[in-house]
This record gives sequence, C-alpha cells and structure tokens, in this order.
Amino acid sequence: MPVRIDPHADILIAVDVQIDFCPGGALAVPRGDEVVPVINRLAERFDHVVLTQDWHPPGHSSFASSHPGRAPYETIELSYGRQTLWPDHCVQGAPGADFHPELAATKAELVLRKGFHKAIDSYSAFFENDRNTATGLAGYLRERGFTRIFLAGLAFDYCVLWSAEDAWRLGFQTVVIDDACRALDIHGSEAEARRRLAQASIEVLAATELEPA
Ligand code: VGL
Ligand code: ZN
Repeated sequence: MPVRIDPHADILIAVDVQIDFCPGGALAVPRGDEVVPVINRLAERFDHVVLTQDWHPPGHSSFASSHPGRAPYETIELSYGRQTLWPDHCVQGAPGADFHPELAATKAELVLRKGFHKAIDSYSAFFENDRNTATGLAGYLRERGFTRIFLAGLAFDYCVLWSAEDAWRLGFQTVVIDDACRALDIHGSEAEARRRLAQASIEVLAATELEPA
C-alpha cells in the first residue's frame, strides 16, 4: 500500500552509512554502498533527515581486539549480556568512521553519534545495548513533533533492526525502507530480522511505495 510522506510528522533516519560499513571497509556490509543513491533520492523527498554515526573510542568493548583470544563474530558475555564481537570499526576520527563520500549529508538536521561509551555497544539509535542508556534521540524527535520514522541504512539486521524495534516500542509509527538497507546476514540474521519486524507489525516498504506529499 502506498504511503504518503507527511512533511511535518515524518522524518527519515539514515543509519550508519559510513565507509567502514561499505565494501572495502573494516566491517563491510555486502553491497552496503548501494544504499547511497537510494537514500539520496529519499532525502530529497523528506523535509526532515537525521543521520546516525557509529562512533567508537579506540579499544571499544565491542571490538574482538579488546578481548585477548577472541575473534570477530564470536559472542561474549559483557556486564549487560550477550555481545557479538566485531572487527575494529568506526573509530572516532578515523577515515572509516566518515560517512560514505557520496551520501547527501548536507540536509541532515542532526547527526546522532552512538557507541561512544567504551563499555557499552549501541546498535539502536535510541538505547545502547544495555537497553537502558538513552541516546536522547526519542526526546529530540518528540520535542520536534515527529510521529513517524522512516528507517534506512546499514546494517538492516543490526542497527536498523534495533532502531526500528525501539522506535516502535517508544510509540513512534515506524517504517523500514527495505531497498534503502543492506544486511550483514551473519548466521541467518537477515531472516531473523525480518521475522522480528513482522512480529512487531513494523511496516517494511520499498522506496517506490512512498508518494510525495
Ligand atoms: C553495526 C555492528 C557493529 C551497524 C554497528 O551499524 O549495524 N553493526 N556496529
Ligand atoms: Zn559499531
């Protein structure tokens, strides 16, 4: 069913469209760079755009390199529960943490950085992985009167999924724009993400299903 973009209530959130998540990057999402032209076209159609930026200090607890004897993609128990270990990525100030050079970032009204607490990872744009530490984004969106959130970016099955679930739980209408995302797909995580979105009745649309206001 087509959805009409409401210029006042709707906001596009482009998640982690950074060099390290694109082919050639430290934590490359297969075909991750393909989201860039799709998101750029979407950004022209929304009045409001927010970008998120994964932004880890060196030695971050989500890096396998911070846990001697551990390898990327293994899971460990941290103080807040299970955590997947990743290659070092999106280190604050490093070139890999920059947005993809072709991403149309100029229009963004907010760049929300996340993952900067050394001991806590943050997939979601709303809450860190302890599921308790807020990023402040919900307050920002509410205070500005946005009620519907359209999500795009990387990775579909991690940061986009967790952001969508939190947005929905927080009471925002939530839409994931499928062809504006790409998945890491580790151990079936893409199929699992689709199951979880369906479970929450979070809409998953194609960019072509959005109509201009
Ligand atoms: C992400 C793993 C680690 C993401 C960020 O943006 O999906 N995934 N950090
Ligand atoms: Zn990260």
